[in-house]
Amino acid sequence: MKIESAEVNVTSPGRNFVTLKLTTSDGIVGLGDATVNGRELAVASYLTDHVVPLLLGRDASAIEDTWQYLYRGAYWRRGPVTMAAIAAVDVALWDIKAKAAGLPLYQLLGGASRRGALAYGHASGSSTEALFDSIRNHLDLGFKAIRVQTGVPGLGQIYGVATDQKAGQRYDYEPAKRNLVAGRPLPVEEIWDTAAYLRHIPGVFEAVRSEFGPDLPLLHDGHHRMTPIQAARLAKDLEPYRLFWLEDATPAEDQTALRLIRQHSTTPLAIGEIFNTAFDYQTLITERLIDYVRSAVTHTGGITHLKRLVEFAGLYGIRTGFHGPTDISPVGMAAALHLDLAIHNFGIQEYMQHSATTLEVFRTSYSFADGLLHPGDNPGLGVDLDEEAAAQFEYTPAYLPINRTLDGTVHDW
Ligand code: KDG
Ligand code: MG
Repeated sequence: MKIESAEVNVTSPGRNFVTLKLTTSDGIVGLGDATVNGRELAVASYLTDHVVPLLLGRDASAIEDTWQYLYRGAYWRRGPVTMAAIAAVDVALWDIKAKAAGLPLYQLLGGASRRGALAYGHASGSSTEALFDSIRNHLDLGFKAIRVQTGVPGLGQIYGVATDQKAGQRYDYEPAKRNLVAGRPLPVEEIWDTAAYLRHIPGVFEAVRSEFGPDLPLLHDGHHRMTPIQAARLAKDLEPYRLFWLEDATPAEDQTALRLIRQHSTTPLAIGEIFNTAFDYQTLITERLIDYVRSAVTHTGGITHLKRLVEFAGLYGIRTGFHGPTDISPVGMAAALHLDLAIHNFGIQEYMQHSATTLEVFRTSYSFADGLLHPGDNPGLGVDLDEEAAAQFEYTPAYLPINRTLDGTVHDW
């Protein structure tokens, strides 16, 4: 069975997605997600100009060989663009292999280790009352674990906090914003003040715990905004509220920063949504500086490489919490769910539901019930791309916001 055609699809049903579609000589179609938020066309070009010509005529069943060929063969290793492109090829080949076998992908990864993947949803509010409403909304939907983000007094709109929801409304938060300034797409700029944030957050968790009790797993995302000592302070201040995890406390590229947080606190730590290989975790895993790996199949070289990373983490008692925001397409989400179901050291899965428009273009078979996600039992990944529907949504540049401090300095996030 050979790869006969390879096409890159760019579509924007509410937000931008890049999808690789491989078709074999037997007519089997495999899909892979290659979406890198705000840099979509770079991956589309990497695939179209540099990868697709290499794929045609290759043995579609040789997944490991193709992974090594693309990773080692490029000379330039790692990086989000390269690794998302390799991931798309890898996932499409796994999709093909599972369809050829007539099995849902998780069966080829070792079979189910659990009934479903515990999911966490995002709740947020500009005030504590609005946050409570958002948490209640999520509990009504069946979520059994909740990420808590809030506005900070004195700051306006901040990253990760949605417009306040009314009861029963979908939690509609899209991290990447379409913002035209004199015809040019520019990132929105937001004001950020870490000191105000650090003063505010412990009180929010105290209020949430007293309203919702001690049992509800609560998560919080620091979006890389703290220095190591600030992060250590926050992790320590949040200890009484027993978080499931504190995510991205410090800028992710500095692995040793996590040592300082660890020295001061037992709050569990998660990091890695912007990592793209197992090598980015080497110090974090071997020194046991984290508790959860946050990588996504889409951004970490696909199932082949992420499985390797997960097994490495498992040797050190570290669990998974794969990245699952709206910029992971339904194809990437399905790939994560198959892995979640099969691996032993699963921890939790992030689940930010896609919009109805996105789900008209990507037809999925995964489901969410009673707090658990399941990839479904269709052969392969269980996702179809409706190319006619996709063609109606033209690529529109959209970017994550830029943070500036009160004096105008560009800030980490
Ligand atoms: O591309 C950026 C988003 O995926 C990211 O900011 C969302 O932090 C995020 C999360 O934890 O989902
Ligand atoms: Mg995050």
